Amino acid sequence: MNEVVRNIEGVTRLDAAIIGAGVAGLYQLYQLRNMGMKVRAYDAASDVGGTWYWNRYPGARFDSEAYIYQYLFSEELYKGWSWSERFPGQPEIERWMHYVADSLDLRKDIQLDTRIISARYNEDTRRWLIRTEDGETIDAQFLITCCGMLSAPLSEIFPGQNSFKGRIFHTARWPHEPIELEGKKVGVIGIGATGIQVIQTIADKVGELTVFVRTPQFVLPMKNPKFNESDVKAYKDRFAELKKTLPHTFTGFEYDFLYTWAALTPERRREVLEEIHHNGSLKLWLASFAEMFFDEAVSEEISEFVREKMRARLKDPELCDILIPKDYGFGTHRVPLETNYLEVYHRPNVKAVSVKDNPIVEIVPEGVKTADGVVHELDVIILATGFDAGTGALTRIDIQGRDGRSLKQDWGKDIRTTYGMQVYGYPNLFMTGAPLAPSAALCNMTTCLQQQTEWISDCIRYIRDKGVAVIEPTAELEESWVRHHDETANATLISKTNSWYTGSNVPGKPRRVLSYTGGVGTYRRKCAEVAENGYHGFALTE
Ligand code: NA7
Repeated sequence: MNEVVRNIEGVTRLDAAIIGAGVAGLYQLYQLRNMGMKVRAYDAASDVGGTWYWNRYPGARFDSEAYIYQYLFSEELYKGWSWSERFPGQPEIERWMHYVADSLDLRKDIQLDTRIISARYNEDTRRWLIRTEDGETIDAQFLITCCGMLSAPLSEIFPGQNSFKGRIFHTARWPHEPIELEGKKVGVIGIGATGIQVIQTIADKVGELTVFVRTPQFVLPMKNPKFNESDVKAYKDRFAELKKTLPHTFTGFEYDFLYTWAALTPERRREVLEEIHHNGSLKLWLASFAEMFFDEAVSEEISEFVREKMRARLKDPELCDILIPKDYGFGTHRVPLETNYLEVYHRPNVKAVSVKDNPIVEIVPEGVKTADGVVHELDVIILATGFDAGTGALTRIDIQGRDGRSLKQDWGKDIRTTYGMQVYGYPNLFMTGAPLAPSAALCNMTTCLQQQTEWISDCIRYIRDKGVAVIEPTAELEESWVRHHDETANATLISKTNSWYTGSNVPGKPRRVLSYTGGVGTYRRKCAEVAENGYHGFALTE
């Protein structure tokens, strides 16, 4: 690392400690190190990559086009890596993360296999005292969490899980060694973006596949052409253009909402929907008609268009009933891309079991038991049951701010942040991928995480240059951000749908749309304005 910093008591003394060595953590480390700071990133994983280290389940891949899921701060870094297809799979993405860490020579400042379990703000020293699971203590002026929006798996959710005779895996804790599924009776619980990727990938490999479906899911077909040399050259030649546009679109993708529903005839609307659907990307969701997020009638018409597409492929009325959503609007939670996913249900070895009115009650030694008393016998259970999004990664660490306040307790009552990057009562704590910022929900993660880490670096540079020791948002500023966030979010249909977007997937979690819905470009502008105004609304203490 940049200097050996452990003192005689064995405490590691740093300017900044970063939790996480994924997309955000790597870039944050790079920036702070370039600013001459003593900084180190810690990660519980055995290698870098964050989400792309953990999510190694069968079929894991991008839903963002590879050439936009990129770092844009360095043309050399961007052009030094060539993607093999439009939406590559996890192994290739993980290799890319290694390429980034190695190219930027980051590994010497990353401590792997190290789980941070607590962080306490010491009001006397005005520094954070951070503890690892192995008993190491780190003393740092700044604590920056780059833990990921979707990194706290919901893996212990059914009674009796430990009694299961077979093997049970959460998708985000998929083992590194190959898992033998051939000929096995496999159950998948969950059909979010993850479950869908698993199901379509393993259906023709397993003996029998039982899919437990609670809430049906709108899906869009993915078109995933392989890239040849000229495709790669073509996207690399667009580097300057992408660098210019991505940060300012509504979702950090290369496309933006192009059409206004009210301005088009019904025939033209249909043409547009067909054309965009044919694109095989998330465009129908993120670049068609913004009205779908606000206007119930538009939402219903677009939902019906997608239902029609699904019906045409599913054919069987019973499958349509189990798998096609009826009671929420298209795009009001994460829309997954898929490849032959719906067709999988026509295979003789695949069965969809609706657990909407007949919930899973427990896991028994033989398999999954539903409320009707039926035991679905299985050899392997795959939990594609999602995450405690946004908050979970941080509330699973014992973070204590000023006056002994606990983030777990605070967020257990009300999830609040200032611009998604700081929290009142937690001085010199910076966050990325946290609630009340655009991360994860309506955002291409690399776009959002680059913006946040750059804002944090600029902020730290500013206060260091000014001789300021501590920065913390005032209660008033936080309140105004929370109010603005809520007003924006509550105007959308997203706020009315149950999903991890609103925290409703975790029992007892306070309901709030987790991600900022005002748009990535707008969010960036608002963050920039605060910085330009000398961090007005933040308390700066020398
Ligand atoms: P999601 O999108 O939260 O999906 C979790 C799935 O698991 C969803 O279908 C849930 O049904 C289902 N689930 C959860 N608990 C249960 C129980 N008890 N019984 C039956 N089904 C259950 O997680 P993903 O990992 O797919 O995706 C998360 C994000 O990662 C994704 O949005 C991308 O951004 C990447 P429910 O809908 O709650 O009825």
